[in-house]
Amino acid sequence: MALRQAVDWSLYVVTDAGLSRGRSHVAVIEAAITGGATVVQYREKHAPTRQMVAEAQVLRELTRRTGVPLIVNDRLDVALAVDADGVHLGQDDMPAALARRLIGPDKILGISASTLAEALQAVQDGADYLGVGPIFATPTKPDAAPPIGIDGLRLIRQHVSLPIVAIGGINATNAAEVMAAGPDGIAVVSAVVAAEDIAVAAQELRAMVNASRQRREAASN
Ligand code: TZP
Ligand code: MG
Repeated sequence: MALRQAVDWSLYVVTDAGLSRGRSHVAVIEAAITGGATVVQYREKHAPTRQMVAEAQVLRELTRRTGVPLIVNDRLDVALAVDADGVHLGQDDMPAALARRLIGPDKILGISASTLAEALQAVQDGADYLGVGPIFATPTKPDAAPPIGIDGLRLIRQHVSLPIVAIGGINATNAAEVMAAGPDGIAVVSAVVAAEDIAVAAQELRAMVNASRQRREAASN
């Protein structure tokens, strides 16, 4: 489907209710899009399914209106129920190959990978993009795999041509260094959703990613 090929992965913003300073997922995503988020992920670990569907429906309307792809974390059923653009799954979630069968060929399938073996398996299983990390240690996901560093990211980049978003501990102080390892974009939680001014935080990161991509293009010409 056209959307799967056309996604701009530059700045992928992921929600976290506990880090949002009391702001709703919808308010957070709206401000992030205003600031330049190019993809958004609805990530909700604790809410009842009924509440998740209701929130995701509002996010679906907002993201349709603004033309930003909506990905749902973990929950294939919620993604399908609201006709989200895709679903993002970790290594302990629904296996990628099964998920692909369930969501069909047109929805975006994102898979988390922290090793080259996981990345290559995800490619084989039908992933459309990879979330690679955690790059740095992060309190946002206490059960995350050990940090893989910039070198771990570079290794996976060298072997995988699918879109890659780097995730884990990324913020304005290290975004340029991360982008230099070659991902298509960065995925962030706290650097945007916990910011006092979400739109400004997103804008700053987006500008850094744009600058890195421009440097890369200039270097390859
Ligand atoms: N997956 C790997 S690290 C991580 C996820 C969801 C959390 C990233 O959060 P932050 O706040 O951007 O470090
Ligand atoms: Mg998961």
